[in-house]
Amino acid sequence: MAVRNPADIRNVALAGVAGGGKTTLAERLLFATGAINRMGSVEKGDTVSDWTAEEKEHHHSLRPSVVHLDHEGHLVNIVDTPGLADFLGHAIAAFPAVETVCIVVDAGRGLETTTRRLMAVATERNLPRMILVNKMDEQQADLELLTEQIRSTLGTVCVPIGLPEAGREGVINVFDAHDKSRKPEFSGVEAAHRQIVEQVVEVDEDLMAEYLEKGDADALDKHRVHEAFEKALREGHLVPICYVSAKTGAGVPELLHVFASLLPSPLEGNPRTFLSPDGGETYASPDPAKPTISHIFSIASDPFVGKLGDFKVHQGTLKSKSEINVGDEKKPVRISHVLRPQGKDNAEVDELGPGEIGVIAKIDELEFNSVLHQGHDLDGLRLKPLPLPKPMYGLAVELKNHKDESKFGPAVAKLAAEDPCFMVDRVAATKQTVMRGLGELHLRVVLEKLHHGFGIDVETSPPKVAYKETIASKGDGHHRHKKQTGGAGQFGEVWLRVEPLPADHESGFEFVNATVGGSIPRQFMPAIEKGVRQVLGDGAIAGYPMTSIKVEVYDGKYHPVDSKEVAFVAAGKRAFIDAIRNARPVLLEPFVLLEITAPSSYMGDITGDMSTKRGRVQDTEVIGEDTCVIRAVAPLGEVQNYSNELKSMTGGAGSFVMDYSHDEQTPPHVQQEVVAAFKPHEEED
Ligand SMILES: Nc1nc2c(ncn2[C@@H]2O[C@H](COP(=O)(O)OP(=O)(O)O)[C@@H](O)[C@H]2O)c(=O)[nH]1
Ligand SMILES: [Mg+2]
Repeated sequence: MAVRNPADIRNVALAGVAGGGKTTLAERLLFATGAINRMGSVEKGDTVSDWTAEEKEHHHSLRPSVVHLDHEGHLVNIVDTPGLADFLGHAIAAFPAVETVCIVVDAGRGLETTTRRLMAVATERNLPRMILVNKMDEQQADLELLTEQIRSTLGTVCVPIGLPEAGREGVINVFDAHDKSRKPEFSGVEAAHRQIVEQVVEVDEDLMAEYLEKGDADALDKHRVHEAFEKALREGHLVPICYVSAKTGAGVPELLHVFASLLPSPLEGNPRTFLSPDGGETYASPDPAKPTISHIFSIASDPFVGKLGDFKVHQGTLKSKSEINVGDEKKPVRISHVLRPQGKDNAEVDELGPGEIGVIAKIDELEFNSVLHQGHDLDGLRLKPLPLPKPMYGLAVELKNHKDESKFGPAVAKLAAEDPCFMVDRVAATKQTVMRGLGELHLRVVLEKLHHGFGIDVETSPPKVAYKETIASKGDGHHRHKKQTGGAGQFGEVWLRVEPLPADHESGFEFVNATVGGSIPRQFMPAIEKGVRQVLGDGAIAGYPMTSIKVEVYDGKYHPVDSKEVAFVAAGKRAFIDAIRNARPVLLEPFVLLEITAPSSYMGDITGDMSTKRGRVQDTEVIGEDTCVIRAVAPLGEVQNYSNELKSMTGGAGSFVMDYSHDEQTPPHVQQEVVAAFKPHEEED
């Protein structure tokens, strides 16, 4: 069996706010092309794409799910992504697997926070985009107004390529100049056709000149307009808007035709960037004969088949019963089955070529973002990091059953390796084990997996704030460590100074040997640094890790017999604490940026509430008729429960995305309290 010609493949992701109808639309597309013979529904939990136990239980997509269909001689892979803000990371994770991102907008609800965010990420990643206005059947939805809102918020590159018919039972294609479905008698079609042609000719100077001369969109060469369309799409100069109804099927044939005839194939799409171990950028080439490069963009655990990894082939061919290298693991793993995804009913195939999306099962080594490749030349190759939201929502956890202690670490490590936005920290300062994710539901699902998959149950509580310590000025420190116990003694003396580093410094720490004339022999520098680092981890004033500090050792003394490593570790540590105390130590707390979208009538309540949380509103904007967008920064510790609070404040109509913003000095009274509560390391000497 030969691999499929990549020119005949289309990979599209459906992304956008939860409830917009992505999963239903995927189901509709499968039904319309005969891939399934009855339509399931999200409510009943029997759709092809929401197939995991967690998804059926929550009635929401929680991970990217791939389905495929055949249309007009093309293989179309549809990646249905989750739209809940808590699973935004999972949705973004699917983007490198596709050539086009379709942003699904709910006709009745307009542009919500997550939708705009996903659009921004797709733009930043240089991915061609489309907007699918779904639920066009809903008569109360004002499609014209929504289209205006889309164009004013996302730009005039967004242009409709189909128009809803009166009665909204179908859609009229307005792009293809000679398409018979373009009914000129229908009002607005000619104007819409002109609008889109005018947009696409802007990427082709000659065509533009011809259009200006002739002044007639229909007089242009059809193929050249088609090519200009594809170029405009690839360059982000055009974001086509289509109207559909996943419920009634209106607009679906037109949409399928757009997929097959206008979207880029893996040969035409903008290639993904990979980074080699030395940090250099490389690209994969969609050649079936080259060594394979594939990447895992989603992992699911199935109680029957075990671990399933969804992958995209960027180069070469992935064959069943072959050996493959995962990441930089030295030992290759054996792939027994390669599958073409269809929800849980995957179809076994012999091999998948470049541009294909597939599934492999039963490989323990798979992690989110693993790169699969052949041969050791490509060891350490990885995908350019994605702009994933930083997990800021925390829950402190304690095991219900202490006999699970040894199981807990490996279990959460496994879950973290599968999830782009989940991590677990042991916070030394607060003595808490803290799980971090994107929101309450995200962590609830992780806890369910911990329970079902590993039999581990935990108690949860809001975590204490993870402060950091730093300094506000320069400071000098000195310590002389001298001990005489019996015979040999210990001696080491260190003078050092500290100064603040900029907040965006990469590691937040620098250690410099600035001694001259051998006042401290070089071999003792690592010992001094070790002493400094002990304090760095444990904190000097309040028990929290320290950041943004440069240390310069500039003088000291040693003793030819009594100077040993331990002596300089101790001297370094004490001198550092001394210097910190002279450098106006301060406490930092994490601030997050919140982007909140809600009906405008709640704007006052939301901004008022922000100020009671020590938050600062940065800007507000009204989009469309009555939707407001509020951007604010606030201390993380004050907004841990914001999803519930916003829900009750807005009767469920508000949505938000939270991201790490910066660290900020705590107000003096907070610092005093925290420092007072800290029991410092007892003075040892
Ligand atoms: N009226 C109408 N309802 C729809 C349409 N598409 C989906 N829905 C409903 O919208 C809800 C959310 O759909 P779902 O596919 O789960 O959205 P997703 O979160 O984007 O995957 C479900 O109740 C669907 O039945 C549509 O075109 N018209
Ligand atoms: Mg869904």
